[in-house]
Amino acid sequence: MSNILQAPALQAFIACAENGWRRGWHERNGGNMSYRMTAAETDACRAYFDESDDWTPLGVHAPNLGGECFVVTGTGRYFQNIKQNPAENIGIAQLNPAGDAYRIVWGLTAGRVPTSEFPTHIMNHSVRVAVTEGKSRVIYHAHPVDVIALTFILPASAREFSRAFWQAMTECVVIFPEGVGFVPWMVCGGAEIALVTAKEMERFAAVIWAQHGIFCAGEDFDATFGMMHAIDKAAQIILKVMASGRPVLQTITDDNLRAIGEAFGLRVNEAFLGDV
Ligand code: 2HA
Ligand code: ZN
Repeated sequence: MSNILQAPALQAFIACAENGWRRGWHERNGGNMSYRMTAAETDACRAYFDESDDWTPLGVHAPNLGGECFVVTGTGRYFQNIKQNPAENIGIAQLNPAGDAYRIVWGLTAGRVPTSEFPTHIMNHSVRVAVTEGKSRVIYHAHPVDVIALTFILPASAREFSRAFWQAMTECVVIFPEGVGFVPWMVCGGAEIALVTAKEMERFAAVIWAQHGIFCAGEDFDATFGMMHAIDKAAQIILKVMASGRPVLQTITDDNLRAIGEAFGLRVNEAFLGDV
């Protein structure tokens, strides 16, 4: 490898960021993404690392991620510029052995500071690694218009959002049979929202942030981006149906949802089915 940008993990990260930009999910410096590198990927990139920076405290503690490396977007950086100038806009952050501090070992040449949501990313990785037996690798935060719009008009709960998405489009319950999590409006960019979001990530791979956007977790970029895309599409359908002003004459019933679960061998979250 004559250039670190040839690393497949970096290429996939850049391609995913570009796709999000093209979807319109990343106005200005909106959104952020991180990828937990495999040991082999880290070893292949190590020759390009500069490990001389001091450790910066994370404000959160992820002991199960100690020493791991993450490709991450930079604070204040724009998704629209990542493809043209990766080294300025993304970087690799290494955690200290205790998992409570980081240093930038490559990239982010403009400022050497990861996304303001880095504490949320690290806590989400920590939880998702634990609940997926180490398979989860990507955390992706975006600002899809229609999902944000829905947070003004649907009841503010994981149950209501999960049911609305499941009923909007048959594939939704297949993609996220556990449902989606929900975080009511709170100040973003720190340890408090990180802990509340990570609690939701114990049960859900996607979490809605009211009046803000979504966090999705997945094993690879396709699965994570696909989850974001499916939820955004479901939100568009819900809003179009509402905007039509027509009464809903038929929908996907709870028994239909159970039948999909049986047909696809999925455990649909029973707590979100039936009356409360
Ligand atoms: O990176 O989206 O939530 C900018 C944001 C903060
Ligand atoms: Zn955001």
